[in-house]
Amino acid sequence: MDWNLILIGPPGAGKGTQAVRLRDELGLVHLSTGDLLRDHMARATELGARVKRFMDSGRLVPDALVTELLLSELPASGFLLDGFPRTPAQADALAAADDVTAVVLLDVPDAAVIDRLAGRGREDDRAEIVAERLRVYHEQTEPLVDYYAALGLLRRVDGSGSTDEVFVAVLDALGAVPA
Ligand code: B4P
Repeated sequence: MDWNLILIGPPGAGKGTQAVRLRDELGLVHLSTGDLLRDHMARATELGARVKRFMDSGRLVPDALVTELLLSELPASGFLLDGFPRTPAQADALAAADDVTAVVLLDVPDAAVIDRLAGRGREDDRAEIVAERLRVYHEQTEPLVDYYAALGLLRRVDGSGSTDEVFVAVLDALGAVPA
């Protein structure tokens, strides 16, 4: 089966961690908007500096900028999106561009996210920024859970176990048999 998958979940839910394993298991093109934006940030350009101001403060980068970045890289099929969409406007833009076969929600309580990110050490992982990222997630991204459930695409997975346990649960939720 040719999958067009989306991984959603709070910051630190393990989207990037699981995406790499799913990419290898299912042979998909993995696109992470977080990684694409960090690539821009690493360049000394005006756009990079603008992106950094949003990310370092825990806010989302504006929809138009992220959407253009993502859609310019999107293959016709066989993709795995990690960190996109993060708002209903981004989901609408994606729906206009391509079909999605399933959306996996990695469900992790806020307290577990705070513990995980405390150990990672990225600039946007400082406690006060993580609190802001969680607030933004609940306000702007969580509405996508109902959005995709209404389309019959949502697969909810408990993301609080070990990375191996979560990986098996994701494959199970997709009905994909491990290689
Ligand atoms: P992302 O790069 O997407 O970062 P994330 O949500 O923190 O990470 P993820 O869920 O992938 O966690 P990971 O596997 O790394 O976004 C960063 C920022 O970019 C956003 O705040 C926003 O500003 C901007 N952005 C990105 N996309 C955007 C969009 N579409 N629109 C607007 N702005 C956008 O795991 C985290 C840690 O947990 C790691 O240390 C990992 O080792 C650990 N871990 C993972 N799974 C674990 C498990 N099962 N058990 C224990 N630890 C685990």
